[in-house]
This record gives sequence, structure tokens and C-alpha cells, in this order.
Amino acid sequence: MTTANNSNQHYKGLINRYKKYLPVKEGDKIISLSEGNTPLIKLENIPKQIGFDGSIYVKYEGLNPTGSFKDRGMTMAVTRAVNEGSVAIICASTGNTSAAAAAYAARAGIRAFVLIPEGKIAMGKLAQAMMHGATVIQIKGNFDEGMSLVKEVADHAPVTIVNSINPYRLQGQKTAAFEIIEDLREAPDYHCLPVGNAGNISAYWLGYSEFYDKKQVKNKPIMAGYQATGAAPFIHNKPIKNPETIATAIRIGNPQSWDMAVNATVESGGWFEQRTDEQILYTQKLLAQKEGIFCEPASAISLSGAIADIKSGKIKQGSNIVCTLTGHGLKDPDTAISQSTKPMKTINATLDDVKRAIIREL
Ligand code: AN7
Repeated sequence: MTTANNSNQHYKGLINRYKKYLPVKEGDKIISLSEGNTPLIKLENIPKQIGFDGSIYVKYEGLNPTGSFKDRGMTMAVTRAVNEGSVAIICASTGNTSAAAAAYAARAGIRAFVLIPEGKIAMGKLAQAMMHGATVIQIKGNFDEGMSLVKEVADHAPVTIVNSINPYRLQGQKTAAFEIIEDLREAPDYHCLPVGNAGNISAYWLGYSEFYDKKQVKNKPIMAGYQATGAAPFIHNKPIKNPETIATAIRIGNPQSWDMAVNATVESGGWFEQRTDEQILYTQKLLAQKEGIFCEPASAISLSGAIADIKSGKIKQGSNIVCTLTGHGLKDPDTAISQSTKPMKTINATLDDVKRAIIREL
């Protein structure tokens, strides 16, 4: 077990904490917003409700500086880009990558260009990209088309791609697995994740395997990846031309890290499964209302999948499960409000009316 986090020291982000495992050199300028070190929260109410006698933990990545796990990869990718002399970065994004790219570019004092699918990114993410001063380019097309365009344009212009095809992204993201191992003093039995472009499941497997190979831990988890039914290339075993799901973060039909993600499930004895939009939204609300944890729709698919696989017996009773909650619920207020079952009440501003409104609910 490593004890890299000296508690007397101001936390300076995951590159500083895990530098011996990361591609940084002495003297490099580190571009960081103190990302990482996110809480691993043990669920208390949902396991009881579903009759599960093991433990379910959520790795709450929504508490990163820009509200998603993308910050882990972005600190590493932008640090390398800046130290190699790059003055501009570019990405295609379903939203969270663009928010992280915009923030870390601002921190580094370089330009960010982000390509987003028109009308298909959550409002919080768009607000972030715009606020941090990125050049936001909406395309009349989906994420996969944006991704191809980014690869082409990077061949012709002096811009560094910071999508997860940039290998430094996965290096940063693997640190989430390190943190989990350090928190639990072992790897979980199962690790459940949403899968879109398939970078994150690949990164976690890199992290778990690296600590295992370096004898920091004696076990590795079974990796389970979940996709929305309308955007499930791994379930159909081929790219999907027109992916659709309310979980816009994972509205991706042609994942770039295909082979690595398949390898993670095969090597670990895991699987890919799919969940419908209704199941995703149901679990998002369940987590918010039974545990007090607000994640975005795409993130809730990890827990939705875990619960389904517990019920089917694929995940064994008594085991330890970690589900990654990839992004904060505040990213997508529109979806949250539109599916709320308790409509707001409007009453007169009098004590009597307030009392009546409360008493009716007690
Ligand atoms: C909340 O921002 O691809 O399988 O462009 O935002 O590593 O792609 C986002 C992906 C899961 C899927 N959960 O992770 C983007 C983007 C949330 C996400 C995923 C994303 P990958």
C-alpha cells in the first residue's frame, strides 16, 4: 500500500500525489486544479432495499473541480501539452470533456477549441465551456462525426487533441483506481462503469493492473461496463450509426478505445450490459432520494447495471462493488427537473398557507 498522501500537506492534485506512476519529469510545470481525491461513499439504504448483503460504494467523481472524472485525464494531457510547447488544444465532446478542456486551458493560459453536437449537450456543460472562454463550435452532427473531424483537423493545424485517444488522458484517469485501492486497502470484487467512448473503463483497468503488477494490491476487480440501449455498440459488437439516449454524455456510437475496453472485460472476467433510458433515470432518482447523492444520468447507469446484475445473480451476494459516478447531477438540471415527480407548489406568502402546505405532506 502506498501512503503518498501526507495528511499534513496541502493536497495539490493527482499528478503531485501519484507522480511516480505518471508521465511527468522533474521540472515540468504541472497544470492542476487539485483534481482527484474524490470520496468513495458507501451506500446505506439501497443495498438493504434490494436485499444485497455485500457493500456498494460509489466513487463520486462529480466532486472534481469541473464536476466530472474528465479532470483526471485533462490535468495530465494539458500538463504534457504545455510542457511540449503546445499553445492550443482541441476535442470533440458530449459535454464533460469540453468543460474540462476549457477549464484546464484557462488555467494554463492556452487556447481551447471544442466541437459539440448541436443541441445535444447538457446546459451546465455548455455554460462551463463558454464561461472558461473556449471557442465552442457546434456541429450539425453527433459526437462520432465530431471526433473524426477533430482527428482530421489536428493533422492540418497546430492543436493538440485532448480526447482520450491522447494516451496521457488514460494515464491521469487510472489514478481513480489507485485511490479506491488505497481507500479500501484492496481492490473491490466488481467495478461498474458507464461506457461511452470507452476510455474510462480502459483507464481503470490500467490502474488496477498496474497496482497489482507492482504488488501494491493482491486482487483485481471484475470489470462491468454499461451502455444505454440506444447507444450500445459493445452489445451489438459493432459501431452504431445514430446513437440515441437521454444520457447525452454517453450518446456515442463509435468508441475510440474499443480494443482496450474489450480487453478490460475479457481479462477481468467481466462483461458489457445495457440499460434503458427509463432504468437510467429511475436509478438517478433512487440515488438522489435514498442516499442524497446527485449524479448525472450517464453516471447512474453504473449503479443501475450493478443492481440488475445483483438481481440476476451475475454479481454475487456478499461482494464489494464500486460504481463510478462519473459526473455531477448539476451538469444537467433540465433532465432532473423534467423528470421530477414532486411538482413545485406556489402559494400565498402567509403563515397559514405555509402551514397547510407542510401539514399536507407530513
Ligand atoms: C458523465 O465528454 O465522452 O467511456 O466527450 O461525460 O470514458 O467515454 C463523456 C463521457 C461517462 C463515458 N459518464 O466515459 C465527453 C465524453 C460521463 C461522461 C462517460 C462520459 P468514456
